[in-house]
Amino acid sequence: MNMEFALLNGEIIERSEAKVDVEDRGYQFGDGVYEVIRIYNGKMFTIHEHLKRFVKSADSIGISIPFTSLQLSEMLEELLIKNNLETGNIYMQVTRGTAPRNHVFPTGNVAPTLVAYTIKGVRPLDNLKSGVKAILTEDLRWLRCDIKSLNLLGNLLAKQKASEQGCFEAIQHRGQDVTEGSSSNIFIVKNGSVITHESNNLILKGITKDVILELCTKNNIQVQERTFSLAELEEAEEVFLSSTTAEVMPIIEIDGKKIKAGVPGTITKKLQELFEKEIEKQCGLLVDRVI
Ligand code: DCS
Repeated sequence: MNMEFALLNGEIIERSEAKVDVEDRGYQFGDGVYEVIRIYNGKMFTIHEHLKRFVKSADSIGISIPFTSLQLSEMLEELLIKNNLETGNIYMQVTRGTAPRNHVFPTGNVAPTLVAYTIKGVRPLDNLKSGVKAILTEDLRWLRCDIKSLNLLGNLLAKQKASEQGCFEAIQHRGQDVTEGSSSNIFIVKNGSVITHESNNLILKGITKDVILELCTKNNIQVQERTFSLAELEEAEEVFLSSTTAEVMPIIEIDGKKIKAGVPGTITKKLQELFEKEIEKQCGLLVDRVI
């Protein structure tokens, strides 16, 4: 069996040896932030954007990452090579470190705990081709959803509800306004225009979302970053979600009601094609394609 490695505070060690203290503030409070980075052909997709968001999330809660982005990307590169990862994800998180349990931040020289490891995983081609089902659920989360925080209870409760109903995702809304999925951003197509929630404190500014918006602009597909309503979602020509792991994923049914014909829409498929080209630009040719 091949040995697996993990990154712990700047050192690559055997994964089974990578352990944190019971008083790590990530474990006790969820006091930290994380990133999920997609790997295609052994290469990291949109790595600079992920590192930038990682530092920004950490900064916004007063955690100072003890490595530069360049050092981080070099360490992740080394981890990928040691684990021989071709297709999958890197999970990385940083917490405020280990200190006697107290809601107040520790004073003095408490070092953050930084962990990264790899997960093998192929692209979800079947779902990408056929589309997935979703449910609607009230957004119960806090008002700083722009921080990629380890505190995911609201997201977990939403996703679990979807899963119990045989669905892939829970589309969250605050009253009549659609915000985002439990682990994805949500898009609708209306009069040929792609519409998605503006990147403010109510949603995570998805890296995949930003790639999609740029692809739209470059390819003369109209885009609007604005709040849209449940009524607009219900009447949409097409609906899709986006995330690092789910890419551009068609949604074909919400709460048991089909979106138009109940099959992935034309603009969604066009964006899947453009997204695959973008992957290939950064990471080399894909063996399996959706389009
Ligand atoms: N919104 C939420 C709440 C998320 O958790 C995610 C990603 C996104 C949007 C989409 O962001 P990216 O396009 O940058 O991935 N969630 C990550 C996760 O927890 N697993 O996979 C991706």
